[in-house]
Amino acid sequence: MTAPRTVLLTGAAGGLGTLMRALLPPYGYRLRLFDQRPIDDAPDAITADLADTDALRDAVRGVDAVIHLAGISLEAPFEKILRANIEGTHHLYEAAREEGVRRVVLASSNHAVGFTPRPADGSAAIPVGTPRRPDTFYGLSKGFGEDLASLYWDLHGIETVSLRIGSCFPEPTTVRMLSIWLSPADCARLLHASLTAEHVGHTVAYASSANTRLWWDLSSARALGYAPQDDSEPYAAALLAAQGALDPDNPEHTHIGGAFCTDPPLWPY
Ligand code: NAI
Ligand code: 15L
Repeated sequence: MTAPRTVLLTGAAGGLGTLMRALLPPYGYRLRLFDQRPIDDAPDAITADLADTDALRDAVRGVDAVIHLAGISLEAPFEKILRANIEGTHHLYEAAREEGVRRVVLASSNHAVGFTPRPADGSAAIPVGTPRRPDTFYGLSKGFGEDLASLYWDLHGIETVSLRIGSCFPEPTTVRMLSIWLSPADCARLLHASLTAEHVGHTVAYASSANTRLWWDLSSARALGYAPQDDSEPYAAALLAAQGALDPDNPEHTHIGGAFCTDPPLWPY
């Protein structure tokens, strides 16, 4: 695919959006920013809700691709997830279809498969085709996003890379994150690969760095041309000394979704 130049970044005010606003332009992208929250240092950013279909259509007009990060990023009441993540993602795809956008990179999450038991040391990595096991309404909405992307590819020819992101923060802060950490620099590498790879159709990929303790199979990400450069291992000794090893009797430690797998939900939104 010809390298896209102008890319709409939804969720640009969020944690990941803020990191990517700094890391993506060196790859040659001109970013158009969209978020319901204003961005102080970006007066041209579009401040609108995903429910505003006119604003979304204006936002996607003329872009070469979309990176869709906007939405609720933790567990929340179903009605809120429905509006922001399910209806919001549908509005985004409808706008893309109406305006002829051909490529989307979708922020899915490990929580689409969060109730998958974490692999024991030395056992096989979790394949991308593992059955969906959402751990929350949030994870359910990410599975919906992946299926919506599949539908818009089959029906309308819009290509999507759905990235099941592990934990993308400047540093891993828990023992669980040692296995699923995606460094911000690797995130930018993976987004660039997802935007430029040829013929992706609908591709689902786990999104993490090349962690020594990795839980899942990165081959579909590597097939896009992604070559991760980072590994969480330098953080391991300090985190293990402070927090101890993962405990098979602790429900937060037995599935890949971690604390998202506990009841009641942990995050009032
Ligand atoms: P965040 O919560 O920091 O940012 C999300 C942004 O979306 C916020 O700026 C928020 O204002 C915006 N937003 C929410 N609802 C909206 C709506 N209805 N209309 C317009 N804007 C709306 O989340 P973060 O960490 O930056 O994550 C970005 C995306 O990546 C999310 O979709 C999240 O689910 C996904 N993800 C992130 C991971 C991570 O480790 N940061 C891991 C897995 C998935
Ligand atoms: C996610 O999907 C969240 O958006 C992010 O904030 C982290 O909690 C991450 O998963 C995780 O599993 O650590």
